[in-house]
Amino acid sequence: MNRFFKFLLVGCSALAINTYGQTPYTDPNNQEGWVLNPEVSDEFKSGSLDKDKWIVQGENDHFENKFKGRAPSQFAPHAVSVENNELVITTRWEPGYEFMKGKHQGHKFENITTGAIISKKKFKHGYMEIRCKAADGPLSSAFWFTGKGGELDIFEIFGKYPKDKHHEKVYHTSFHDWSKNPKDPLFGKTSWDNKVQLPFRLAEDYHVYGCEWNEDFMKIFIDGHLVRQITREELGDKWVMNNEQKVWVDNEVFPWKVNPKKEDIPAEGLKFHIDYVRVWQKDSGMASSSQLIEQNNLLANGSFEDGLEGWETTGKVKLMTKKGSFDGSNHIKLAAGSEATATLHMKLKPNTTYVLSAYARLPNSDEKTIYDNGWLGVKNYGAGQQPIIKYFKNDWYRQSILFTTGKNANDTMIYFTNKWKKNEVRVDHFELVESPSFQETHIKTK
Ligand SMILES: [Ca+2]
Ligand SMILES: [Ca+2]
Repeated sequence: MNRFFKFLLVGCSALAINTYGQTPYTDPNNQEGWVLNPEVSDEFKSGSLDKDKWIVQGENDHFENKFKGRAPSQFAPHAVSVENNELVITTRWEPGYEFMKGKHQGHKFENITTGAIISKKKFKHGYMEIRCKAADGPLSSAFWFTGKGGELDIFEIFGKYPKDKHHEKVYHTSFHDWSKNPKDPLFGKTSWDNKVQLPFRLAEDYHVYGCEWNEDFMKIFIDGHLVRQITREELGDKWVMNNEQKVWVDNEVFPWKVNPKKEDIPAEGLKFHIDYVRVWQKDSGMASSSQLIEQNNLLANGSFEDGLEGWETTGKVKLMTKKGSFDGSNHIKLAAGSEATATLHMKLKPNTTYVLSAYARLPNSDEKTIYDNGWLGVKNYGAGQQPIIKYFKNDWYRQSILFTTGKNANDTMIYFTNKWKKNEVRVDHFELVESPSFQETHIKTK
C-alpha cells in the first residue's frame, strides 16, 4: 500500500472514531457493521436528561416494574442528574426524605435515597456498552437489562466491600430467570453468573464495559479485553435472554451484603458517573456474521486428564479418577484438614494480558459466606500484584482472573489452594488464554 493512501485510510478511520465515537470499543473500525440505536443510547450531552428517551424511577410516582428500590434505599427522582456531559446517579443519606410506607424483602424504606433510569424503548440483540465510574461506596452500581422472562446484569459493582477487599475488583455479570412461577424458589434468582478479578478497584476510575448479545452467544468485555464468552448451547435453560430488553442504569443497596450506615455515605452522596450508554444493532441480514473468538488454552494438562503431570503439589492433593469431574475423567481434591495447594509454573510473554480460569466446587460450603473458601491465584508475573478469587459454591463453577504481565514473567505461578479454612475443594479445568485489547491504546481517563 502506498504511504499516502495508508495515511489517508488511517486518518479517515481515526476521524470517524473521533467525530462520532460510535463504534464499539472492541470494534473500532466497525468490521461487524454495527449501527447505533439512538433510541436506547445517550451521550448525556444536552444538559438535562432526555425524558423522551428515559424514565426516571419514582418521577410522578411511577415505578417501572413496581420496583421502588431495594429497601432500605428508595428510588427518588432527585437522585438523577445530568452534569458535565454525564449522567450522575447519586445515593444520599437523607433520613428526612418522605419514604414510602411498607417493606421490601423485610426491610423498611428509610434513610437512603438513590436513583435509576430506564429506557422507554426496548431492543433485541446487539452490542451494549457503557463508559462509567461506579460509586465508590458499599452499594451496587449496575448496568442491566430486563424484558419478558429474563434479566442480564452486565455488572453489579461494589465500590467498597469491607468484608473482602478483593471483591472491589470483581467484574460480576449474571443472568436472572423471571420466567418461572413467582412461587418457585428459583423465580428471579441467578441462573448463571461470571466473576472476573481485575487488576484494579472498579470504582477508582472510568472503564468501558461491553457486551455482545445475539441469538447464540454472549461476549463480555472490559476496556477492550474479552473476559468471557458463553453460548446458549452451553447454558441450556439457564440462558434467559430470549426477548426484547429495556436498559437500566442504577445504584442499589444490597442489605444482605452490606447495609450502609450514615458514615458510609459522604454528605455529597455516592456518585455513579456515566459518560455514555450506547447500544448498536445489526440489520437482520448481518446478524449472523458474528463469530465466537477463537481462544487457545495454553495449559496442556489443565483438566488433569494426564494425571498430575506438570503440577507441583503441597499438602494433601489427590487425583480423583472415579466420578464427579467437571470434564473428562479426572479432577483434583484438596483434602480437608490441612493446607493443600496445586501449582503450575509457566513462562509467560512480557506485557501481555491473560485470562486465567478454573472450575471448582466446595462440598462442605454453606454457600452463604465467601469465607468458606478455596481460591485461584497467580503470582510472579512481573507486575507486583498477587490477585486471588475466592470460591464458595457447592456446584462446579468457573471464575477468572485478568492480569497483565510485566517485563519479566519467567516463573509465573498459577495455583489453587484451600489455605486458611482448610476445607475440601474440588478443582478442574484450568484455562489460560491471551486476551489482547481490541484497542491499540488504553483508554484515557478523565
Ligand atoms: Ca457523555
Ligand atoms: Ca477433568
